[in-house]
Amino acid sequence: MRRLPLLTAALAVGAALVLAGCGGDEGSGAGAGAAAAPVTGVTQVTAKDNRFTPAAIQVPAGTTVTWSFKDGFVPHDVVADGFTSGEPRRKGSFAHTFDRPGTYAYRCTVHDGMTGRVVVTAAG
Ligand SMILES: [Cu+2]
Repeated sequence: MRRLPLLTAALAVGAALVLAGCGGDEGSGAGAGAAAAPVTGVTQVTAKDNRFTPAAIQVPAGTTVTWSFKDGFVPHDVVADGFTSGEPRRKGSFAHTFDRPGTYAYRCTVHDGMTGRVVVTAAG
């Protein structure tokens, strides 16, 4: 039994983890997805590349938000408490009007982790 190669591999993995940890510090804040601060002034969300863009938007009550499905052969849907776009689809769009203030989390039921959020503020 030779134990040295195993030990060397363990050290290499440890070094890689340390390096990855250092690199991660620089990019914090970007790529946070639905957890990021909501984007204002936008009422259009695109379902593409297995994600919603922007993942989080903020609109005043009474705003109609439109989701466009533009991911080629990959179908998506928009499902939240209170509304749904229906069957997953590959093209076209879905619109929903948000009448009441609140935070509306939604997701695509086809893809784990494909989530978004609409923050509705009181109408100005
Ligand atoms: Cu999807």
